[in-house]
Amino acid sequence: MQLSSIKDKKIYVIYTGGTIGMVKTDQGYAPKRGFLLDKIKTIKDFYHNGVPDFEINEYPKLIDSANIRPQDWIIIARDIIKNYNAYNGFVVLHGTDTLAYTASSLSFMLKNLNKPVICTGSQIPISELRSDAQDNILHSLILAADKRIQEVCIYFNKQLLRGNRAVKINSSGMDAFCSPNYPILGQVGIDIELNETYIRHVNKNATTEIEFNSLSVPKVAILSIFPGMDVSILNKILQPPLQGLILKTYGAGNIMNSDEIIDELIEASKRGVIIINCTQCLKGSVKMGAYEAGIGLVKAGVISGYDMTVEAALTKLFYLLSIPELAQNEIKEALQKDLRGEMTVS
Ligand code: ASN
Repeated sequence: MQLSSIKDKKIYVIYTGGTIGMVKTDQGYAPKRGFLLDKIKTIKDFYHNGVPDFEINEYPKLIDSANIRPQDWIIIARDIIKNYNAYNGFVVLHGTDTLAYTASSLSFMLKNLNKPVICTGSQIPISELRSDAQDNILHSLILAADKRIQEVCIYFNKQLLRGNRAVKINSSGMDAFCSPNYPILGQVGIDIELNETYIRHVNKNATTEIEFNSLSVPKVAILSIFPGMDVSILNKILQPPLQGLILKTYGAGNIMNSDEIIDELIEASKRGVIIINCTQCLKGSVKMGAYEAGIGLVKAGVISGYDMTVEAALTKLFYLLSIPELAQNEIKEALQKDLRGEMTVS
């Protein structure tokens, strides 16, 4: 990247809350309005020639990301769309707990994105000694000015990850996120290196405009199976108004050989419930029908989630269930297609 030109770039920063700007209170860490902005103003590095120009939109109600709702994802996506032409890139400052959900949802809502959207947060607040906030924000700003990036990413602890491939795996280490089934997109060392082969470039045709796809909030659930799971639990979950279920199965997509359980799934499928098979394993893909223990799910009309993270599967389901013209079979078909680089279809 040419450092000489980076100062001409303008980055729009959306600040939603999270540990990054929190301060200690009697009730534990909580976000405080104005604090992060004032702090940034005192750090010279943010105004260095090697850092793009930026503007921060602090949201009126800063939240711990445990409180994020799909309505908030829509607000963030709309904010990006509104400012899309005026800025070269976007940074979203957010709590780490649900950052992977937000990044995934943005990837589905922002179709034909051709500018960087870099989501970040921190493990230690900027108010504290040894905070990772400054480094994460600084590098996110620099990456958001790099036009080779045309997708929603998470930057954290020196690594750039595809947003809809990332998961939070560490609550106490600085390496909070990993991308178990897709190579990292970039690495920060002495140099900032992008793994260009793996970066997504969808908008080759310059006439393709960014498109905003809103979300509704469909009735969905996530169920992790376990030895001894009672069929009545599954039965309760599958009842109307449920529209979709992410079933977290064992290994390559296996489930216990139980006719009762398979029958429940068959009945739910017939009622129109969309059931996606995602593995409980952090790494690897679902291979439906590889084992006898997975065949029942195929018969029940359960579809493969391949190597999608649960965060990606959930937000993809939200996105597809929000398109009124799609019939159940079309949603199932689209779920098994790679829409935003979120899955490896084998
Ligand atoms: N609870 C915090 C949040 O997600 C955690 C963090 O940001 N590190 O907002």
